Amino acid sequence: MNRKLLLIQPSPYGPNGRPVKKGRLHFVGLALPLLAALTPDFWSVEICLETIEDVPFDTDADLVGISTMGHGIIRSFDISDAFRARGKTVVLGGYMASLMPDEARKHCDAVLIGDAEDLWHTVLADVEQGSLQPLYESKLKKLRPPVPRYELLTAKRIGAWLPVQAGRGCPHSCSFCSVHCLYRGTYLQRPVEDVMRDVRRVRELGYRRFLLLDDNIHASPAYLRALCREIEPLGMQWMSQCAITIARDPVLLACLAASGCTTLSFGLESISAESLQTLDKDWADPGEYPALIAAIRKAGIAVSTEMVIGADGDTPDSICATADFIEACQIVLPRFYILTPIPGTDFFRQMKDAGRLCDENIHAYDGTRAVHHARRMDAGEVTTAYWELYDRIYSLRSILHRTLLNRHVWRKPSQLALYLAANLYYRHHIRQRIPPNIF
Ligand code: B12
Repeated sequence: MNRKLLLIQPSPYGPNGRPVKKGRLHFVGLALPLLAALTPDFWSVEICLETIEDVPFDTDADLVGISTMGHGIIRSFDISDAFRARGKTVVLGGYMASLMPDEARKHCDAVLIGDAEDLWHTVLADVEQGSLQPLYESKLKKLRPPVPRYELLTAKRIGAWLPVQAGRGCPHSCSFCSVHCLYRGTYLQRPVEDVMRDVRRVRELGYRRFLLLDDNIHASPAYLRALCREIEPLGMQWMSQCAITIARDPVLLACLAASGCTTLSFGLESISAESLQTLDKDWADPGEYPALIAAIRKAGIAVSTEMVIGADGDTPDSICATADFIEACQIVLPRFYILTPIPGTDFFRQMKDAGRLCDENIHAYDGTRAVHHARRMDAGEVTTAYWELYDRIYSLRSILHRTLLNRHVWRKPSQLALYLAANLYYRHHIRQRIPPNIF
């Protein structure tokens, strides 16, 4: 019998209490096209990306699958509740449902904890037989997924980059990070030929750019070199993320640049050694950052940074110094996150045990405000300092300094318009007090 599956990537609520909407979703995740590929053919599959589409609450789907990511989980719960009120069967999956399955269970018929590859067939078979279980949990040993059904995304208003996964999980153990708290040091890498199969599929669909998903693409330099060698002849562009220590290997950096790597994103987190220590990330040395950034740029790769505000080493002065650092290094597209003890992480438990949480209502965990007291700044001070930092870094003066007056950007003038547009787009969101990370 034919069945229908509706898969939804909800959009988090914005400050006006409505889901954030965009004209275009520039970066799409891989979970939904992958779940679609894992679904047997007698199920038809529809994908809804709520940031650019309305949720079809009147669907005739037999099953609704909803992904959960960060504070977007509040919207996931609301959508799930609305479907269940209409008599639909709903399964929740993704990072947040996996980290807080007990809460998630209250809002759906079943929660899938962790990776879907080994279990999705079972979930669907149980739906078909009317024996859906409340909880499914998997621990993946090998990462050999099918080709994602990208074609379910390409007619939508998405950007120029499609996602291709190289690795899942992470070898590091930073207590605040959801990846560590879910994967606990497990890091699965796909064989190079499997990754290339997906890269070729992306190219076949007419895309010349891809986002290489891997929380530390530099975990194995030999693997990365082999991958770059295969990508290079395709003449594509790609971006990824890894530890900044990749900069110590100029030969590898040259190999990346030759293969079309245009930008690498680095979770620098903080320029305070004390903060890095409290985040279990003391293998990084902030004193080295400027030289490492310079080496990456010298290779012709743009540097994008991710940093957290509100760690225990932070003070108003250190946050001001963070802004000075970003401007001195002329980082083209810096992103900041309020350090948030996400329920289900080790960091959440530590803060709860220490009585340092100032709000346990999940609605407050939306990334716009601090929900715990840092050692030297209370939650309110962190929130104020966070937005002041963003206001300064995305002032027109700073944007000009980091883009138009940045000689590194002029080495690739074709990128200039892109960076300028992205900066103005971020500025637009910051002025509305929306953390500019959800596009
Ligand atoms: C690409 C990406 C984005 C893109 C696209 C997101 C999207 N709408 O799909 C953009 C840039 C928009 C984005 C935004 C955000 N992101 Co993001 N993102 C990623 C990234 C880099 C890759 C995600 C991906 O495609 N992975 C590959 C797929 C195959 O893996 P997966 O998503 O885990 O899916 C598997 C399982 O989880 C499961 N699964 C997933 N969904 C579902 C649904 C069902 C029904 C089932 C059964 C199973 C299932 O099955 C999949 C196959 O096994 C991850 C990092 C990472 N390590 O994954 C962060 C990550 C997921 N993002 C994160 C966060 C916090 C956010 C933001 C909240 C950031 C912010 N402050 O604004 C927003 C929220 C956006 C939203 N719509 O809710 C966190 C999530 C942490 C958490 N506890 O939830 C991560 C883990 C980064 C991190 N290290 O902290 N993100």
